[in-house]
Amino acid sequence: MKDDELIWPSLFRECVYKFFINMCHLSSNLYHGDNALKYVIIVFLIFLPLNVNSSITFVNGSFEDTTSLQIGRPYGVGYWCGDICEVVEAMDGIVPYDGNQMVKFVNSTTYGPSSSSVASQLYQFINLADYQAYIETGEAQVTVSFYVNRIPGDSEMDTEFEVGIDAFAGGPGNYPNSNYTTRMDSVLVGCLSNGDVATWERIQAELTIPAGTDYLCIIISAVENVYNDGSLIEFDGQYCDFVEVNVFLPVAVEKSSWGMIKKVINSHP
Ligand SMILES: [Ca+2]
Ligand SMILES: [Ca+2]
Ligand SMILES: [Ca+2]
Repeated sequence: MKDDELIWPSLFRECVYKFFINMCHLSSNLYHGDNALKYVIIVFLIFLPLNVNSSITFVNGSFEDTTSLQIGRPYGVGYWCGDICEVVEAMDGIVPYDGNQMVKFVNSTTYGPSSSSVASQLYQFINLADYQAYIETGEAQVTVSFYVNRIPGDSEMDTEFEVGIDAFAGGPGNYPNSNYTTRMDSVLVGCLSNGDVATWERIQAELTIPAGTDYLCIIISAVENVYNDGSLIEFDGQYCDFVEVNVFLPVAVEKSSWGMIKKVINSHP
């Protein structure tokens, strides 16, 4: 045990030494290097604190965790919530795009089939409360993408999927059912999928986040664009997987002319 106690301080000193040496090289490059290298290092140093204490949370983009997919209205961050959907493994001849699981859209409401609703939607909130200095520039951006697939089906087979981003003021607990007065901006992108179960189609939405935005609502859905069933089976075999969310924050609030940097929340969910 005594040897172990001696080893750790030694390793720590070695790490500190290597860190110090690397910092010396960086400092030298900063002084003698070209502007491009200088900016890369400055950007790294600026964003280091954000990476350590990041409060931006986006979870379960590949649906490998069954515990965070819930039915009903969302109230907080850190989970998927929405209409009736199922997390499934490979089925209908469709293999998940990533990992072992994917989502099967089942109903257009939280209680079952309905002729008054045509979209089966899943939501996830992203809280931006700790990034207000960046959001207030009006220059932050977000992209959301996901992959969709479906069975060929018959003449009544629905083929459309959508991805949406809503930017809201206020807290996620105030998420509106029908009152969208706190919505600052939104974007909705649709895609008509093909009937080949071997291919996954990708959809992406992009939004410049308005100043005043406190949180984002990410929406992925399958749409009854061909036949709106009011009972029994609404969606015959529509699937999705691998949702990616990227938020782009200004490099520096005071020097936004440096451009934008990719702030990856979940590059491989
Ligand atoms: Ca998956
Ligand atoms: Ca396909
Ligand atoms: Ca239908």
